Amino acid sequence: MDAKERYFWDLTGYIVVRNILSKDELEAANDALDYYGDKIQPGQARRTNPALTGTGRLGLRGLNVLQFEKPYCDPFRKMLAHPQIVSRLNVMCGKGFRLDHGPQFIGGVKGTQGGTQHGSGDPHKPWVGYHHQKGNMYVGGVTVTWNLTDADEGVGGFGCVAGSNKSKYPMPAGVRNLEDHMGCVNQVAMKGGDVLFFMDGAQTHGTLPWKADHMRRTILFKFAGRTSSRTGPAKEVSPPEIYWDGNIVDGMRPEQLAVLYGPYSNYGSELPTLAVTETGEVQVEE
Ligand SMILES: O=C(O)CCC(=O)C(=O)O
Repeated sequence: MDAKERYFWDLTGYIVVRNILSKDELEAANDALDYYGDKIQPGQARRTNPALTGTGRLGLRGLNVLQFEKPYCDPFRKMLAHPQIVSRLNVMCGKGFRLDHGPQFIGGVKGTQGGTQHGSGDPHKPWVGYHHQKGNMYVGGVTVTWNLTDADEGVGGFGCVAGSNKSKYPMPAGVRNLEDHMGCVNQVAMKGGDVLFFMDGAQTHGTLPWKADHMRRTILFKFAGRTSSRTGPAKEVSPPEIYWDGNIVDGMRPEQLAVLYGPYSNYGSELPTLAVTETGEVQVEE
């Protein structure tokens, strides 16, 4: 990652690296998707507001590109630890970054619906935040999107609020659902073979309805910094009685159990949190 890229990344919350895939590599990835073409199916059409409405988004139902049979998995396995990705994620997330979830296929045909803008850092989630210390950046969640078809200006696909990784105020509802986006939500135009990096969690982003005649085809790898755990088995192994030996947690009080949850970041209200009362007692918050 050079100084120019770092500047743009810091300023906007995304960068596009052009032409990472050669013509042959792009073709191989598209051939693999063609081979599994019957698995590419629309999901439910969920959006009712005029700015986002359309048919259901295309996904690969019940299948991960990494489990395609050989040689069809190869183009995607190569993307996983590609030199152009590793060199940048080492800077963005820090060494020891890992794939948290995905890769996810997101596709569309003409008329496919969009998705709301999200991930604005509102509320702030430290595990997907954008922080700096001693001249180094730290981004908890970075999505790396490989474009397998063109998304020229105006056709839709990935759209974001550039610079929202630094916004200090809540996102207005009209920006979230695009009904009054004030011109601050913009598509990022890309070609097949280009790779997009964005701050998934710290930057406001989403999907714009797809308008092109050709199919949108993208593969999203959801990377995380070492201390961020957004999905996967971490949630299942996190409860104290699983994460610790039974005889350690046996008979413990709720406030003691509350500090024995394993390192899963994405807990919502089901994670007990603690407070100290006016009389100096520790208790689980309601
Ligand atoms: O590329 C897109 O359509 C947006 C993806 C997105 O919103 C996400 O990964 O959270």
